[in-house]
Amino acid sequence: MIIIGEKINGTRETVGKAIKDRNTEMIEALAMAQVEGGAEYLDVNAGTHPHEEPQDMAWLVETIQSVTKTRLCLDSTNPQALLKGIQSAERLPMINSVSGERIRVEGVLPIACEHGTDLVLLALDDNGIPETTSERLDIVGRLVSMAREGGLRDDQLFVDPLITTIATQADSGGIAIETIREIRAQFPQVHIICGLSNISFGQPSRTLINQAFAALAIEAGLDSAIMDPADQGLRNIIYSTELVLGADPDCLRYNQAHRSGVIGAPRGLPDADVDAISDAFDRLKNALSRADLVFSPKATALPAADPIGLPEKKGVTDPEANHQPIEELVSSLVEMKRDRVLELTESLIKSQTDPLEILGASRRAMGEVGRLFEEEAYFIPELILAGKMLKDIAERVKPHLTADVKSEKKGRVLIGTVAGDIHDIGKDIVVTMLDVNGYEVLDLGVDVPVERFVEATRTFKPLVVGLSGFLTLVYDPMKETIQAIRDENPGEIRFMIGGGQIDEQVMAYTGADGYGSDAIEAVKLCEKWI
Ligand code: B12
Repeated sequence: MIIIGEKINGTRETVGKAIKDRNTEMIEALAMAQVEGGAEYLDVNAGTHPHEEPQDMAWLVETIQSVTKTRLCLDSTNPQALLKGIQSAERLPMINSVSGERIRVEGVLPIACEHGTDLVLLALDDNGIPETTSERLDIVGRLVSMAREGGLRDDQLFVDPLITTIATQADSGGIAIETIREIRAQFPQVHIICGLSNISFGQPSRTLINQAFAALAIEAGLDSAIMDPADQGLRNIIYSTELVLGADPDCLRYNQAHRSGVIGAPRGLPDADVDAISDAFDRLKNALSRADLVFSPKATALPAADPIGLPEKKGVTDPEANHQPIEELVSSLVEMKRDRVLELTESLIKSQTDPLEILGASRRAMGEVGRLFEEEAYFIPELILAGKMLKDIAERVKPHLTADVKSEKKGRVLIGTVAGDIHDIGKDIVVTMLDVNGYEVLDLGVDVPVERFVEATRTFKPLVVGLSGFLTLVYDPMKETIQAIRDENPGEIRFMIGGGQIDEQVMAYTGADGYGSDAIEAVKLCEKWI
């Protein structure tokens, strides 16, 4: 969901006054608070005084840009103000908005097309906001065609179906949802945007209505919203709805938002009118600044969040050494940057880095991922993603693991992760290392019941059985597996175990002949026994 912060709006009394007084600090504070609440664009509305608007717009753009590089959304119907805003902006802004009204089509659309800006399209025309979905879609269709003719791509268009309030028209919600669904079906590439809180205007407990509407609208296809990014209840709903709908791969956005406090238990009074409170706060800040009681935006702004909101790392990555690709591999893995992990792995392989060093670094990173999981900073999706990344790495490294591979296989090793445990990354590395070192390996996979091990031993006739297990809970199945195979093959087969916390004590408990804390040790044990 693309969040466009709505707060810098000159039609709000306090903001209008701040613009008039050139109150830089207040505008900066409003900008920063919204950026820290997750806004990807900041809406900039300089008010409705036609003569001052162009200068006010330029001043607002420059003031905001002095504290943030977040993209801007110039909210005006005044072509002069839009041109001034575009000239002052360091990054190409979005224009909010053009409607089907002739004056807007002639005045605003050419500016957007000429500069190639993203553009909000409103589903209204000279006859006002249509009551029905089909009439709104007619207008949207015409506007999209004109924008395309002007050279804009569909993904630059933000279509606003226009939300009216339930207080005056009971079926406003239904019409809005239906319109969103239809727009999504007819124009799959456009963004769909709306002012979320319009739906509840004039009602008590507005946040409840806004949240219910947001969830339904997102399901129907809404993917951007002009809203107050500080509204935590709404943020909660947006992130969790996207998660439920499967639009948040690996749950990364949701979990990151949780870690950095962007979402969580709603704070404040449930029935409080968020706008009234924030306006009152703005008035207070204004009064303080008028009274020369300096108001420092930097002091009140939240501290800049770690991009993924992780707690302090414990020595696994060395920030000083982070420029070294191998260290960057560790930190990228810990920070769940899958694409970067792949790039780094490939470039490390290209630069002839020892594959075992790459695996060692990955292992260090996995240790940190495990620690973060224990601390409840990471959850199951991060564990799964870390597992996928490690598999990616292992796959790429495998062909480069050199060893004295003889054509004749050295001996048979049966391996598997024991019953109750599905961890296979470590086991797979062991399999790879045994394989490249000349052993004939049969891998039974994960969660392997005792009987399957026994059965495979009968047919495959291994000299060594390797059991992997990462959960302390599976030491008993490990013990039972060894006992069952030994009962049928007394003294013929050697048993090695490994994975996670396995040590000498676990070895003694399970009755294994050896244990290995890494794949190299697994190979050494086989060399000793075969
Ligand atoms: C990735 C991961 C997962 C992934 C596994 C994906 C996969 N396909 O394997 C997923 C998300 C599925 C997962 C699930 C769970 N996990 Co998990 N997981 C991990 C994590 C982060 C990394 C494990 C790993 O792959 N490490 C990478 C390998 C390369 O590490 P390695 O140990 O160095 O591997 C070497 C050695 O072990 C050795 N080796 C391995 N096998 C063998 C065999 C032999 C014979 C020999 C000689 C050597 C050997 O050689 C390997 C290569 O050098 C660990 C945390 C950690 N720090 O280990 C938790 C961890 C193991 N998981 C844990 C838990 C609790 C779970 C869940 C129960 C979570 C839950 N609440 O559902 C489930 C369990 C599901 C189940 N029934 O098994 C706990 C276990 C705690 C405990 N003491 O029992 C850990 C320690 C996290 C934690 N700190 O709490 N997990």
